Amino acid sequence: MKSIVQRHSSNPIITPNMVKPTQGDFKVDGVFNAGVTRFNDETILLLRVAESVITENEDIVGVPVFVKEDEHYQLQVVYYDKRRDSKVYDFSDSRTIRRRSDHKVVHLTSISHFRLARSKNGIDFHIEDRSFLVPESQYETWGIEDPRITKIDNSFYITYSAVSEYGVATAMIKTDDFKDYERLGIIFVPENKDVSIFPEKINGYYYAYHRPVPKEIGNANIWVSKSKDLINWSQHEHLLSVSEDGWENGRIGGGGPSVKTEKGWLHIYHAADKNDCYCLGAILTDIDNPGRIIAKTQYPIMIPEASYEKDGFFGNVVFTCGILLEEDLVKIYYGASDEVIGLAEVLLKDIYEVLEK
Ligand code: MAN
Repeated sequence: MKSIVQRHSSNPIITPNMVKPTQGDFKVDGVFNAGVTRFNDETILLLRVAESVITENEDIVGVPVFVKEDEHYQLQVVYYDKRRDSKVYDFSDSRTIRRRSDHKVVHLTSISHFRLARSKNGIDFHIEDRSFLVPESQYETWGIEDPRITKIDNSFYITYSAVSEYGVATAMIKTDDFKDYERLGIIFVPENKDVSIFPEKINGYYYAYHRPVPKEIGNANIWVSKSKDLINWSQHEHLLSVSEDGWENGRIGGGGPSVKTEKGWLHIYHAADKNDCYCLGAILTDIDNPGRIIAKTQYPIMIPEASYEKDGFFGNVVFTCGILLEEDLVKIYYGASDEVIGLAEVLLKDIYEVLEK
């Protein structure tokens, strides 16, 4: 197995040292899984910035979480000492702290918010120092993650994971100018993420892909739903399952919004195997019915191969929240190792070649 995409020679194009922390005592652990769109002749990336608290030694983990005080949510830091707490908690996954007794995630090791980055050429980005969106409600106390941007008419709808003790839900905001925004609330209840909305109505309905996670029965598969107003989603149907073995036998989830091609809607999704190695695959769906898969890649189109994809905050990950189709070229903006952002390009015809009926 080998990637069919070409990595840009400037990769990784965005790294944590390019991002100013929100507070003096915070460090940026990762800038990754960005949403992408075009606005006013510029490429916009909405960056997921993950931060944690600077501590004196590696055994001390400082986790920022929002706690409600007098009707407002304030950032507080919860400290763990790995030497003292390892009997009770499992620190082996760099992303989470799990209670050993029931394997529940009790905290994430970092908290994420969103930052805007703009570029004329799609490679060199100016990153804003101030945040674009920060956690706000009781459903975002552990952070907001993995934004995906869909342009519909002259508005941008941004879906993202809202993480809290209640689980991972998907929320949405709307902006017309990337300055002001309107919060539209939770559109899919926990656990459901990887929500991507189609850029136009199809036979009178908006469509979205999403990834609910069943508990007792079934796997983390991709579903498709319809809506008249982008807020209320119904007519849910199963779209794509994890495989029995191979590169997509762990979990799968949608990427950024599907793009329209002459052969159908192209969607790039992520898939992890049982060892948490995240690759990218593609599906092509019916132009009149995104719930019908016409063709799918048998093998990944992108595999963690570069050093920054194999090693990092959480290694062996390539994960996309957005692509751009420019003439016959697919530009994949992707998070690598939950730490940096890369750009990979592939010609449409090369994807068609590996899509099997
Ligand atoms: C999850 C997501 C992503 C992350 C991957 C790999 O599926 O929440 O945010 O990139 O895991 O860690």
